[in-house]
Amino acid sequence: MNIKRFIARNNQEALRMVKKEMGPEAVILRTRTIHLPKTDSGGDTKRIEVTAAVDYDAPAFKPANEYDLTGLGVNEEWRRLEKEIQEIKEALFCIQEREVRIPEIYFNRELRGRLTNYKGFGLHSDIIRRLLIEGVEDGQKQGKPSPSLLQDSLNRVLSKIQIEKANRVGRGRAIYSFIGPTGVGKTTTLAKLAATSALGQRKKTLLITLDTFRIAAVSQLQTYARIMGIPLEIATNGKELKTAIQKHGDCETVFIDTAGRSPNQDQDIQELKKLFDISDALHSYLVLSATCDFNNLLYADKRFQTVPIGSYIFTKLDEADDTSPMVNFLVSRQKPVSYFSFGQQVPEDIEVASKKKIASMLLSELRESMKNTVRRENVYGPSSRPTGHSQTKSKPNPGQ
Ligand SMILES: Nc1nc2c(ncn2[C@@H]2O[C@H](COP(=O)(O)OP(=O)(O)OP(=O)(O)O)[C@@H](O)[C@H]2O)c(=O)[nH]1
Ligand SMILES: [Mg+2]
Repeated sequence: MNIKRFIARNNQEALRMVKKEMGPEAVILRTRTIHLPKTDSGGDTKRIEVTAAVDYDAPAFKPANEYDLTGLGVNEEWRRLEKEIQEIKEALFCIQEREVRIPEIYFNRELRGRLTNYKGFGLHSDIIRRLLIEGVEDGQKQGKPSPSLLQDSLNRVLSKIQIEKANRVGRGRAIYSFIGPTGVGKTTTLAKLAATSALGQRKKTLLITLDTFRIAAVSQLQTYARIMGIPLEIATNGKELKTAIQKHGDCETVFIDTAGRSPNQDQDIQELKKLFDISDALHSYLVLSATCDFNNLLYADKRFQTVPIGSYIFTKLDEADDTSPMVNFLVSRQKPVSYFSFGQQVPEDIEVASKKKIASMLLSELRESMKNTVRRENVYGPSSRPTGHSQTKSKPNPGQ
């Protein structure tokens, strides 16, 4: 491998220099903007530094003008092809640069394998880049490749996700509130967990609703409370909430439902914060739907962080044809996830979140992406298949 550095005024000039000196086979490893030391004469000191490489084994490059093509009538064609190839190379380079921006990817087969796995898992390009950089650093520390690339890629993703340590229901007195955007499944999820507490664990359980917003909201919980044979209190402000909790001092588990809030309604969320200055035993779940895209999840999380959120609950996994927005969200957050809800049935359709479950979601994403690759191969035929990112699923990349 022959590596050289070029400094030019702009990208086009740098690419021309690379092509002239190293030939069309050269691969761009890195570009960055640098500033030359200032001189007395002033002038623009900004430059583009390009690092390029060419394989030693590649046939020696001969500039086009060294071939004698006179009389063959191919000069025009030659120039056109050369221009096209250059444009394709620049386009490919731009894609790779934008996606991972790590020069090591060109030389390291293991990193390329990881990249394919991460893309197959449906991870966001910024997360992939972070994981790959860590992989480079770990590789430098350990100096040996891992025994199973897929297992290793999976473990790396899972290590970034926090799971709430213990199922809190059933450990002394605990108060849970369910907060989140409208219609995500807060009340249904609360009913599932309340049923587990009251019927499954035979705990003295209390329901409180702060959702006096919608007429149907109270009757929805009243029905659940009646079926479970547990009390329901209605509170309209912080004082009534405290009173309701004190009144049922013998209840070990308290579930508080709230009205859905739009993440855009700052005032509503501030009010919610005031309500929850009630007890240290309070654990607030931010309930989010797995059908949302990555950006919407990040936005909702940011807005609801005004209220001290203990952990996340994801609902509607049964409706989400793509779980990668949720996985991307959990990888990029510091807080743990507690439960996954996957249907409307109370109390069955809920489970305690686990890495095993997330691993199976990641693997099914990967399987889907591989199936798509096979389908594409059948359509295009193996020889005309698009190169480079053929292993990856084509899905919108949130956040770009
Ligand atoms: N498919 C599916 N539907 C669900 C799930 N959880 C809740 N739902 C349904 O989603 C709808 C809204 O559920 P609710 O529990 O009323 O949602 P909410 O967040 O309390 O709604 P608001 O109080 O109006 O903000 C209902 O039809 C539920 O049956 C789930 O995990 N999967
Ligand atoms: Mg509700």
